[in-house]
Amino acid sequence: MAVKGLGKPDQVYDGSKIRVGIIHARWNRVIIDALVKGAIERMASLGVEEKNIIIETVPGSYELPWGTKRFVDRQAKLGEPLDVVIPIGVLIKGSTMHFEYISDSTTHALMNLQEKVDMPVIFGLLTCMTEEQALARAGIDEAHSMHNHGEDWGAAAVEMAVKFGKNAF
Ligand code: INI
Repeated sequence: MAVKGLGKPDQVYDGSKIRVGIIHARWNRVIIDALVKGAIERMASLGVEEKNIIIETVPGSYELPWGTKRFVDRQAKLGEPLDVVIPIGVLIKGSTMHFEYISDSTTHALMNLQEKVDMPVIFGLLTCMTEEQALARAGIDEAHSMHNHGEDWGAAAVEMAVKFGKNAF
């Protein structure tokens, strides 16, 4: 019996009134695209309107924290504020310490960002030891396919915005 993964939510959250930002890195693009697609499809199934999903990109995962902060600021300034943001990146270990430094610093920066932007920041960063692990977690490795983690991030975004977002209570 599989015990890992996002369990059933305590209720179905209605995403029809929220605006979501997705900001993704462009490294490892095939995997990124599958994750983004998974997040969008899950949010659509929970009622989030296509016009309320705003997509932005940055070069690599290391750019995600600052890019996310400015993305949130820009949307507020445009009068189209976000209720939740999903930064998405895929880090795959190479032969140096590069992976460890980017994984660690980006994770901490994204966690701390929530306080600064006062909004849920979903953790859409895959930190994988191999390309196969990343493909499996995006649901595109036929041999070892797992479910697409982007779907979990979409579900988490809707739940966090509806339950705890600025307009929730
Ligand atoms: N960025 C990623 O998003 N994934 C990677 O796997 C990766 N690797 O392997 O180096 C990566 N590096 C680029 C980095 O995020 C920055 O864009 C770059 O250092 C410029 O600041």
